Amino acid sequence: MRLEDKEVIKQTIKDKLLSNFGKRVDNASNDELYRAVALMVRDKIMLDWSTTIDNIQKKQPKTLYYLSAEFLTGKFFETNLTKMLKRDIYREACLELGVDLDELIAEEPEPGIGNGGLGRLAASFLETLSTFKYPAFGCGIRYEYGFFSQRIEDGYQIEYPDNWLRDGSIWIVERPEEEVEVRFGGKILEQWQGGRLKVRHEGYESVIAVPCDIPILGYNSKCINTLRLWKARSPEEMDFAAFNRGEYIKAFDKKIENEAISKVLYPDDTSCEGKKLRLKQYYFLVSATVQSIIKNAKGVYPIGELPDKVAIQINDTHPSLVIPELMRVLMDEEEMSWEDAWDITIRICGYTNHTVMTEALERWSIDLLAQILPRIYMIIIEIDDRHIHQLNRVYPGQRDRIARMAIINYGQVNMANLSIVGSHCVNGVSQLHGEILKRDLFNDFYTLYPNKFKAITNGISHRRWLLQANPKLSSLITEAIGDSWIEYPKDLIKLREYCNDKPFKDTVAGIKEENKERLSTYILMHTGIKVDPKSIFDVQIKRIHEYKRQLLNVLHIIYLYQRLLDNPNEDIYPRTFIFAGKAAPGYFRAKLIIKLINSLAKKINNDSRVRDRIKVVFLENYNVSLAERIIPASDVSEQLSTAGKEASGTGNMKFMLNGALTIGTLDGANIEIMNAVGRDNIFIFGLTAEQVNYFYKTGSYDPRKIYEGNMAVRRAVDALIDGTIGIFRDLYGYLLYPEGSMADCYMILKDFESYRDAHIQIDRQYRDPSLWRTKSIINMANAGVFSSDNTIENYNREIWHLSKMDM
Ligand code: 26V
Repeated sequence: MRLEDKEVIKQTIKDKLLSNFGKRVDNASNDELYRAVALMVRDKIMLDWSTTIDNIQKKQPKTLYYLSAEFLTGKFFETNLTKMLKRDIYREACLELGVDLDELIAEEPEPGIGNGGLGRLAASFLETLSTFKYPAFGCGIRYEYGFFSQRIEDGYQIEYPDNWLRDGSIWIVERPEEEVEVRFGGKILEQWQGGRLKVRHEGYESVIAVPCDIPILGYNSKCINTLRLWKARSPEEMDFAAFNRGEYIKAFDKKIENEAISKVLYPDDTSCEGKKLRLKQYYFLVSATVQSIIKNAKGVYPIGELPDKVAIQINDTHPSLVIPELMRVLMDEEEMSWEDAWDITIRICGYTNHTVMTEALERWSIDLLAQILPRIYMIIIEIDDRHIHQLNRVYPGQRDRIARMAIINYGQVNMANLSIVGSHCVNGVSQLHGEILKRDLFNDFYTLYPNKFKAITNGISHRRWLLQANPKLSSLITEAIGDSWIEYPKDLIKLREYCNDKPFKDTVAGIKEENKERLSTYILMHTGIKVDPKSIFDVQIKRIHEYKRQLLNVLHIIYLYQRLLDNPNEDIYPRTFIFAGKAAPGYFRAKLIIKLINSLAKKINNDSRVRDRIKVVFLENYNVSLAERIIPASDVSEQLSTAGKEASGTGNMKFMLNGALTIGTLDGANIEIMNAVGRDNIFIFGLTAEQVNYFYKTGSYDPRKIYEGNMAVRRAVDALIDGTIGIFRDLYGYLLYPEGSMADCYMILKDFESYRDAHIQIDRQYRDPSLWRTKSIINMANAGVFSSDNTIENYNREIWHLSKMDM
């Protein structure tokens, strides 16, 4: 049977090559081969996909719409093969044709339509939803250009457009028959007709939203849900008269303006035009989604039953205009009363907050809203009026509190407040984050609606991050404990029995080393830096941000370097510090940190006095594929955020799943990881969130005292400006003498010493390979609760109440 399958696969690959490209295996390019095999895989997906869509259509089970500005799916080809349990047989079939499957996998362009954890979380949720056969749509924007492609030039981050769709995508199916019209601008006319206020929208401009659907496979599951990304199409192709007058560029002005909506993810919004475009993007996403939801419901069930049929999850505030948009459609088009529409809206919507950083909490100016979305603006005013009315009743005379809770304030719409008021559930993404929302950021709302607030800890797709990204370790685990962990990740706990099993430990160590060798080759090829696979691979990969404190890591590396220079015989266990991550293009300081890392790398890697005991590497263009390569090869996972600032973190979970040990603060999900593995199997350091808060509240933090009193700190900080690694006056000033803000506002210097102590522990413990392996296996064994499988069951129980489809 297996043999026959393989022969069929080989023949079909040949047929696809011939019919699509007129090529044979021996004269086809890798790209053509990738497309041929991918097309074949896609053929196999189509039947189950259409059955899933039909089932949802016919049976109308309650369906989730997960709205998100980002979906960081990673590549699809290998994942789809893995989910279909076909990766090995395709690999063999390819091999027999003289083709290396890995080379084909590399051909697929990476869809970079997200920038961080929020987007990656959305993608892992979709994977689990399909595996569990829960009916769901991911709804987003089909950005033509992803976040940006990062290159390092002379140590600096340089951004290039990420044209991931240049050659089309095998996995996207456009559905023009399901397109909808989205309206911007114009005027709103109100008329009383038959005892009802009728609203007419005139003088608007239309943009057509075209669904670009991507099938999302579950593991060994016939349920294939859809990621629906909306693409903007201009209703007018061009101004023919202008073209004939010779105004060739002007003839396309409107088309270009309209279609700019789905051009790029997070266009720079420092200019007014940029803000306008962002707002248009978000409304485009929510309006297209709401219209398609209502279209689907019409004539099939009474609109009043919508909350039994639909759940909408608002992934951070970017899609929060879904609340007024639902109100608009229910009232203006379905002729419902305000009260009925509001009741339905609240029962449908849930809001997940993903950050407490004030600069990331969105506010839109009312002028802009009134201009671009006049009807939505009117509805927001009404939502706010009724909300304030209620607040005045509950809190008479408490003007400050009411101002804090208002949706419209100081000429701006506070999108988090709108989301809280318009949803039945608000959740944080780790236990600590949930607590901070209740006690701090949203405390006023928590007092008023205590039952709305929940904490649901994030999770990761263990099937991608272990089964797919670390195939050797996966096979070993399966040999030891069986394969139930693939579908029941908590079964990984059975590995605990092996944490003192010598042969098992040795094999785990061997696999780690192989992964490290593979990464070393990649590093050499991409940076020219030769690293020692036997050294500790100490890794910090994530967006570059002050609060994530890459700078703390850097200062510690400087400190180690200085120690080596002081004492060439200093016994430091060889370490390779690996960094990767993108800085937002307009974020000057984050970009400077990248330059600092690269300058430091250049200095240390070329200093013979260091005798290769420490190496520093910055890998460019961090994305899902690069993470898949780095994480299985890591020994140490750096999770350094100032306590209270990282909502959850999910990288931390991927590392532990692959046997890396965490060095981290008591922040986000690090705390839960510590509780799962035990204090001895993680390196915790630094202030608690409470202590951090105390410093902020009292204003009593003084980094200059630390600088003056601690020689190690002082020398490391001085190195930023003494010319050893270049001149980084901004970063020096930021730590000690900033203009107009708090010195060292993320308390790097305060945490330095305990961070250094934790590293001393790592250095010591790594020297005892047996002990280290045991700890590593304990981390793997306890990673099961951090699977998105667990997270989704929690969301479903607490918020969505979906049922599994029978298929
Ligand atoms: C804000 C902004 C502000 C304007 C520029 C573009 C932009 C893009 C995204 C955001 C919100 C970022 C929120 C975010 O990614 N939060 C991360 O969510 C993860 C999943 O819940 C969580 O693990 C991380 O701790 C959290 O930082």
